[in-house]
Amino acid sequence: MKFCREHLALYAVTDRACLGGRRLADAVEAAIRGGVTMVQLREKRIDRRDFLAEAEELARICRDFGVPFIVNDDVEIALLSHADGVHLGQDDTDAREARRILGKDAVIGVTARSADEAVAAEAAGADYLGVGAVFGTATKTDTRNIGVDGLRAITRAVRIPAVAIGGVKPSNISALTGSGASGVAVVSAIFGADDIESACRELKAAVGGIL
Ligand code: TZP
Ligand code: MG
Repeated sequence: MKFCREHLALYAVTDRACLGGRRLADAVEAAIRGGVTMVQLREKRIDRRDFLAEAEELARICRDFGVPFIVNDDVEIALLSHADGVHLGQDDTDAREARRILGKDAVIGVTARSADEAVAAEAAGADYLGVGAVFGTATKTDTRNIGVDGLRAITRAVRIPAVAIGGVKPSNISALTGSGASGVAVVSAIFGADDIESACRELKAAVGGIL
């Protein structure tokens, strides 16, 4: 799998807490059918054995559909599950170390909330940046809003592509016009939707208007 910026157009980030008892694998498959271009397994309240089992299952589904699959935080789980890569926060493993472990073809994403963090991540070999929270979000409480202006400052500071995250929904995607974002990363507007597939179609159409 060769990563390119088009993979960031509609990036689904999982949260089982949004699913209301539905199976994560079914939800991810519906999201891919709806047009998701990349998938991240992000589960904060799960033990490592379950995390690995989920990662292995989602890696299989994503491979079948030709969609890159990324594991949040945990480089070892990414390696064991044969994920395409890992997404790292500022407090997680350093991107250089992740690259050493996962190899040159791995997709490495890093969260950035400032131009300084973005420049450092690019220098460390990150392939893309996750930037946010851009809008208000209830999904992640230990973050702050950097707004569209913060996003624009970051995309201007680096050459690697950036995806906007945090409170993204169909009605606010047009506000990202001119921000330099290569796409949106979405949790609750996908996995909290009653009809995940059609929610993704709606998001994808909105993203098409800004790219
Ligand atoms: N990082 C910044 S905001 C966020 C993460 C993981 C959560 C985004 O969730 P939602 O439901 O799409 O607002
Ligand atoms: Mg993290």
